[in-house]
Amino acid sequence: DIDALEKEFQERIDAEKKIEPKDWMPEAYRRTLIRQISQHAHSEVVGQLPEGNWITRAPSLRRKAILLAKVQDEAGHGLYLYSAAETLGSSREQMIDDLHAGKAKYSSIFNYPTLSWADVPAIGWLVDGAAIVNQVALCRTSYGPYSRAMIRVCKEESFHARQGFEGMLALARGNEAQKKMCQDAINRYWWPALMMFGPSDAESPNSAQSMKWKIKRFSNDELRQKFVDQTVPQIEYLGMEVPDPDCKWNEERGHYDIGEMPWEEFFAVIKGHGPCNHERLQARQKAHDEGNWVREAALAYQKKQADKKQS
Ligand code: FAQ
Repeated sequence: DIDALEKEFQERIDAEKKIEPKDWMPEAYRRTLIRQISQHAHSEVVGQLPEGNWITRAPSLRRKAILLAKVQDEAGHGLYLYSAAETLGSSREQMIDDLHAGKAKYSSIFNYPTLSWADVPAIGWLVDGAAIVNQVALCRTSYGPYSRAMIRVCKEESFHARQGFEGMLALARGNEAQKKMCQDAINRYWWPALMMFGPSDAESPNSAQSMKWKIKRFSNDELRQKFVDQTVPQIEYLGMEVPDPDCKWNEERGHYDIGEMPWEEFFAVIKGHGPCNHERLQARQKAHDEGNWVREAALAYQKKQADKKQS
């Protein structure tokens, strides 16, 4: 019966055994994973857009080659994650339709514009940096295909974060205008990067169950704190300022304190009212429509091969 199955399932989780696609799992576990992994996949795919905007305007051949490779990596992560979600019985078409219909979420961070070149290294350093903190924890998530995907994705994200920091360092050591661009990008991306970790633990409806199932290994606030603690010294190393007057080292806690998070902005962005939500979805829909002939050609080719085999 279902109670015995659920008990056995939880025992496997508690014993740190991975759950694999053909194993029995509670429907709610399957649904939670499809939600989280597809949201993650959509984020990788939509996440190409803000940086992709700068490929044609990169300041040197070297920067352009790095940026092209980085953006392509994100596309690869998206495909990898859609495959992981498909092992749970969700179809790729359905997931993509839900994204285009505005039913599926993707990370809030990709709804902000990239206004200057400095935003490109700032994203590599701050956004990929935050993604790594979250994804290193997910390498130990209880669902096998997701955890294995995260191991590979983290290796590539580390390269992204390093190239981002190196790009910021070049600006921070540059002329006055470059320093200003660098600080301005930090000012605009600091809070949105902290929002990537999700609502505070008290406001996070999915956390308790996801922690019990070991889908999540650390809470939203724990990971946010980890990111703040590792990033503030990097901002200081750049000779830049943390755009939060309340950000101070707390000797007693052994962590940095931060000011009040802009939660109103966060909830507005995830409800679709961020600065670029509309533009991002339109760009995705357009790319999907323009790629229709590729899908049709692939299907026609598949049919031709099958017909050949039969005759
Ligand atoms: N944005 O109850 P919780 C990348 C939603 S990295 C939008 O706390 P949960 C790399 C949440 O889904 C970015 N929505 O939820 C890259 C839930 O939705 P529901 C992608 C958010 O799942 C870099 C509701 O709010 N990384 O792409 C956000 O337990 C550069 C309530 O929240 C991942 O997706 C948000 N920031 O914890 C690519 C990591 N936060 O139930 C290109 C995997 C929360 O109402 C360029 N995901 N929501 O439908 C996770 O670890 C978790 O899903 C959390 C949220 C921690 C994001």
